[in-house]
Amino acid sequence: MREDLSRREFVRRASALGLSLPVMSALFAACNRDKPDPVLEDPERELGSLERELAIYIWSDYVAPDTIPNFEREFGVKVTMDFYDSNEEMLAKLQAGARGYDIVVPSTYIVEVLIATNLALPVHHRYLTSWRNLSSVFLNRGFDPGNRYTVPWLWGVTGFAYRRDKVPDPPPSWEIFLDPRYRGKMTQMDDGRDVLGSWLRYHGHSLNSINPSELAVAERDAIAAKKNLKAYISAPVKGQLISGDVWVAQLWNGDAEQARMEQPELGYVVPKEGCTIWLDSLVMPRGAPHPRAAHEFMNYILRPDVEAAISTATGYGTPNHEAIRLIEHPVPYPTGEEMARLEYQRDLGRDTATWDQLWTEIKSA
Ligand code: N2P
Repeated sequence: MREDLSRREFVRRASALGLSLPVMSALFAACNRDKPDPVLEDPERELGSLERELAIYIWSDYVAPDTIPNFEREFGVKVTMDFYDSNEEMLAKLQAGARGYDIVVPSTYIVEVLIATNLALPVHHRYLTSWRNLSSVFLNRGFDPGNRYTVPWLWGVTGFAYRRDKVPDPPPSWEIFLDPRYRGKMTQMDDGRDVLGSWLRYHGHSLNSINPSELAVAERDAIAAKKNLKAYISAPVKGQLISGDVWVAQLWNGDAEQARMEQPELGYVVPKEGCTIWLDSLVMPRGAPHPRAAHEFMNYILRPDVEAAISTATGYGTPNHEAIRLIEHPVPYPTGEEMARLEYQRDLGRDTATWDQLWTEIKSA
């Protein structure tokens, strides 16, 4: 109702200015795009009835084969999916004004950015009747106190995968990427946070460092290692690990596990200097056109059997303790000793620009 009236009023004023109808509606859409929506902004309010569509923007290879078809069948909702291979790719699209997604799946440090820039909408918890299935280990963390915006999805680490038949005795260290014996057979992620992060850890620094001299050393090593790399490549490296074109690849543990299901010669290392542990969560971005369907999907994946299938198919750890019981070989929560070597990425704030600059230098070196 209210929206109709404002549109009518808008048209009245715009016609008085002599604007054509198509120009008017484009303008209206632009002005209206990020207008606060009182129902979506207020997590206490009831959402409308279930829409017939749902648009998800998610990492590649991040659901089980039957996750989406089963949801579509049970809820009568048609799901469309777009895919990304880095947080920055997804964030750039939202920041450029892309609207129309109901769910995105950022890692912790990008959740902070989405919240801070008003691109995340709060979760209406009344619709998440299976919330209690989530383990407290992954709830109420610093990037989103009280889980006002996030529903934990999967977690993992970013170490490296290797071919046991080609590299029988790899050092459990990031130093492997400096070894010229494997020149042309190694890759690092196409992701500045991961590449610089690995070299910061190698020198015993935080992978969230903003210290210029620590960053300079990390940049130097990244450029030295680049001589040995075939490419900076993320998810698509799986095929090359399977075929043997690549022997050592910095990669997320679950994607490495997916490749291992096809290539038993694959091993995985969490370097002794440490690496990233990440948690990805479902977030409803501003402009989500199907908020009720988004919540039905969030609640659906909280079911133990649904989340167990996702964790099994992707090789990633689940934050759902009821799902863990259903999995034959679950990824165990990191122990205290392991946690000491693992670090969550944090939003670097203004220093993000410095990191971006270093990454551009490394790529063009
Ligand atoms: C999906 C992978 C990853 C997630 N293929 C990294 N946060």
